[in-house]
Amino acid sequence: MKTELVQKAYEIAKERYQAVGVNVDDVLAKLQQIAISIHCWQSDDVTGFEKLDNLGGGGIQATGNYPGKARNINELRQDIEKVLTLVGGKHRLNLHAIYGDFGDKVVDRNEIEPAHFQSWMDWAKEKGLKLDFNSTSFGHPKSGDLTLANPDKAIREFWIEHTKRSRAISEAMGKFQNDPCIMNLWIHDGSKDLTVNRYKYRQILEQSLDDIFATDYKNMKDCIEAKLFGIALESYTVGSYDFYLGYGAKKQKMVTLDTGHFHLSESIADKISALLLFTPEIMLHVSRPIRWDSDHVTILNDDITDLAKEIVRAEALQRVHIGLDYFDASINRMGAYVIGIRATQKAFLQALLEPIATLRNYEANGQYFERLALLEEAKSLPWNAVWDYFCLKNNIAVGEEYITEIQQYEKDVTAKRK
Ligand code: RNT
Ligand code: ZN
Repeated sequence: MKTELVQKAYEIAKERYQAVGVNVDDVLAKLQQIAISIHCWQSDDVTGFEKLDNLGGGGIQATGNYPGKARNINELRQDIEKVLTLVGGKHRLNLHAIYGDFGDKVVDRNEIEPAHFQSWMDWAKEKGLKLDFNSTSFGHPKSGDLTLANPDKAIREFWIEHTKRSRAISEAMGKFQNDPCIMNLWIHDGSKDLTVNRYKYRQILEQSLDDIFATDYKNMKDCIEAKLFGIALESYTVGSYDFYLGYGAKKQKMVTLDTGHFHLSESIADKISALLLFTPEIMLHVSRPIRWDSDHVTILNDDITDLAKEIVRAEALQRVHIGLDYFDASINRMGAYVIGIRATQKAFLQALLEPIATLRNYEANGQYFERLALLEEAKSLPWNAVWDYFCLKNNIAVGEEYITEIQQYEKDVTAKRK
């Protein structure tokens, strides 16, 4: 796109926004600071690099068989590096425990150590990325239907040990990068059919969590992720939203809101202001559910813009951590990353551009027609000119220009992976 055209459109947009009391330059400075935690698992359909059998399952499933998935640590890093050339801003990389640098060694989940992630830390530092982390309790011979909530002591302790080690690794990462590493804990524990022991499994999970969180760390932060149900675990989820919301509020842990983990008509945006009052911070897994927790690529839709607006309106950008979580194996995987990251940034840009002062005045005065009218008009203010300028300033592809870059990368790199 012509630089001149982008600049011209930006100048006009700037004036238009000024008229409704929004300083676009301030907005751009804020957008530049919003880091998105990029989930590593879109690049290889949640496979990881263990030399153990990854059995899949655990309530989640990547669907599709588009060629070119990353087969090893170097390919994954190469892919992420490519993605980073197509998005503006400084971001984070969210690793799962199964993505350790294990070489040819068989390292079971209860044996992982910071050393297995040292090469990630070094690489991330070189690339200017900060790392986040996740314990992995799915896709393992000991996963079954119950991990941390398993009445079988040996299995439960195996997963407690894994999760404790994951926290220690997160602490090492946080220390290394001089910025807290956020560790997400999600387990699939549940039941396909009716269970008559709902209370018992939740009680066990609470005890396991207490044990896991007994050690205080300075350089990592815990978050706990609830879910409505998993595939083949439809009737009961031990770690439901009520469970983790209660646990998080009581123990001051942050709750992870995955936008695919609720009833489809439930507003995730509305949860922000409630959670912020009772839990220290919030972690987001921005995804796109289609009929269920299908983990489709995040796009710019009302769900995401509403969510971004609620965070900005609550002035909570410092307390809400934004991560992505989807895995679509049916389209170009790098393209899927870029679409999702850019869509999330666009949502926050729109939120930051909201003429909030005027809207709040209207509301305070009971001028509800005026409030609704301005909300409607704000939707079609020239935010896209600001977005293009953001891309230009960041020296990355403007608009649809990134399509050809992805096509080229596919031709040169991913299509050759057989
Ligand atoms: C599963 C959860 C969880 C996973 C990742 C791989 O439904 O959303 O966050 O997607 O941990
Ligand atoms: Zn998630």
